[in-house]
Amino acid sequence: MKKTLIALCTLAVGGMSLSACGGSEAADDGSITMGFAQVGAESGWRTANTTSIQDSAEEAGIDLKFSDAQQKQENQIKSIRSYIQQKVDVIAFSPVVETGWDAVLQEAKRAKIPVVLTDRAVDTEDTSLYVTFIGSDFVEEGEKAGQWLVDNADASDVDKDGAVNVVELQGTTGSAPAIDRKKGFEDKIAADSTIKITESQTGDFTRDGGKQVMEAFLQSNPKIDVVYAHNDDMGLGAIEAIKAAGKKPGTDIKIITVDAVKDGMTALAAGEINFIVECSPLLGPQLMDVAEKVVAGEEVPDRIVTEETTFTPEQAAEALPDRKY
Ligand code: GZL
Ligand code: ZN
Repeated sequence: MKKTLIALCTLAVGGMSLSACGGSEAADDGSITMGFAQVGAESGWRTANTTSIQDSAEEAGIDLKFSDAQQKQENQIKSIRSYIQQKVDVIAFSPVVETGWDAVLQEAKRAKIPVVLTDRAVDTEDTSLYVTFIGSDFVEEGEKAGQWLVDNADASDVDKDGAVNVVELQGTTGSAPAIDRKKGFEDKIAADSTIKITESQTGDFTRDGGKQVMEAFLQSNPKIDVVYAHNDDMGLGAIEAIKAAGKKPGTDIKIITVDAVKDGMTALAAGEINFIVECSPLLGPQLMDVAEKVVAGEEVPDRIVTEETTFTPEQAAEALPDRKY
């Protein structure tokens, strides 16, 4: 289903053009002003995502207003409201959690400012509140992680009672990646009844969060066979905790993560992580392309899925030299 946005942005009245979208003064010279409300700077993925957005805006000649919400929803809502006040031409953001956006998105709609979702989705009944969502399929990412474990759990992972005990480091509570990566993983490991998630807790996508939660897991669980971390940063924190407990990450305890940022890929190539599911942060080019089309009133697909793959240690060693982030 394609959405057509009839952007009544420019009314030519007696040869003079009025910008009904309320584009800021800069827009009158035809350039686009974008307001972007970023989640924060919680992980290597997020940093690469911010760089991609800022570089792509520069390249496209789009005037970018940018804010960092330190992972707080109320800060993102404040930023979106300020972009509405500034009458930007288009608003884009990565919703830190899935719910609680309808009110501010209604305000953007009333102000006739199109909204583009990037990276994370919102759970709303009213899909007219945003023009499109550019980002990964997080359920599929979780499925890739779960399928790898089903295919690769071996005798060394099975403990005396025949179970493969998995501890899970969840992403930010209520965020689309945390909800959906959990779902995809569970759907796949259901195929093997010996694989069990014995502990699951949020590490909020940060390295420190992953380390602290993993320390607690190691205290309370005599036998951990596998760690499933919703991002590399929490997996890297878990590695620190595992080493401090005198165990070998990747050998005594298998580790599966998601993202494939440089630090994660380096640990993977060194055998401290066993498998990484890629989640591309390089959404900038697609975002700017969509923004130009939306402001020009052209059709855009209502969902743009980013292409991504998976990595084993050998593949990581090969890919590392040309990784951009
Ligand atoms: C996924 C993105 C997640 C990353 C984390 O698209 O929202 O947030 O996986 C980041 O590293 O913090
Ligand atoms: Zn959801």
